[in-house]
Amino acid sequence: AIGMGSLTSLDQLSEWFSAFAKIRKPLVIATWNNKKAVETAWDVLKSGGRALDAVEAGARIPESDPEDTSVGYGGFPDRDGFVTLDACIMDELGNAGSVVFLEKIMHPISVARRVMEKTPHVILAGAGAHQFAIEQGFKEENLLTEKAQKALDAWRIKSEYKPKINVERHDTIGILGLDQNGDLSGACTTSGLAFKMRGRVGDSPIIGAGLYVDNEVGAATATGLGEAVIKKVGSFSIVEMMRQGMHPEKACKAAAKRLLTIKSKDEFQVGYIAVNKKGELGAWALRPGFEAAVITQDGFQLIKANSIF
Ligand code: SD4
Repeated sequence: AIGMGSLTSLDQLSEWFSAFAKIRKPLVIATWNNKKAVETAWDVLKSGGRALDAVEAGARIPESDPEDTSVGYGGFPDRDGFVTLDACIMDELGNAGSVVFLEKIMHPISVARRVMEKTPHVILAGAGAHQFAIEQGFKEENLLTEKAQKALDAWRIKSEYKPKINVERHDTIGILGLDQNGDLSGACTTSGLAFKMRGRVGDSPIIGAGLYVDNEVGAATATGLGEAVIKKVGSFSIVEMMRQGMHPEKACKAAAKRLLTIKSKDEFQVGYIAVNKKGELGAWALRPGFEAAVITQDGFQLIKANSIF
């Protein structure tokens, strides 16, 4: 889609693609402008690599970027000053792995993958997840940057807990890949909401809420206020709607609409993205400002998502 300008609507893009290709593969789509992450995932897919390896590689980019304040290293801490991380991953066989409330490990997505591949469990939490990571050879590191500490100090002056719409440089990454084999995988990783209560876990590591992959149907992932996404089991609902034949764009819209029954709907943002087996894409949000990074054989596109409000 090079030559269409850097911003385009998803409808235009879908039209353009359906005119030129039947199954668009490989491809990668991620929440927000995670350009470097999708490019990294693309490098894996273009040489015939597995979607699982691609989404893991992509998710690791913001995890180690100190400038990204909502994922991994540099992520904003909880109100007590601890950076606590959530991540999950699903492969084309329906396997799933997750870590919640993990501290001092730079790459929770890779720990989640080890949970999936090396244990009989799906979720490991807190100290147990940390112990497992160390056993697996991950290094313990300080993830609290000076910038994040300063942001916490500034927040403490008022100590007002209010998730801010779009403005937290929301870069939590949910990333979905369709490989040359036609297989789907997905990954989602975050430091959660800035200045959250200690022990709080969001949607991102919850299978079905922050991420869901069904290789027969499609995949979906979420960003924004995790509490809202969990209540609606957002990603699973999108995959189920696609299973009934809905286009990913319509399914994301329908899932976004379901958020309207939440009482605090005027105070938060949620964004959903999805892909089906044909490589058709969807992105929809509760309010304006959400975007998705897409990469295909035709290059990189930053998609401006439509929104309910
Ligand atoms: C959470 N969904 O922990 C995450 C936050 C997020 O961009 O997406 N931030 O609720």
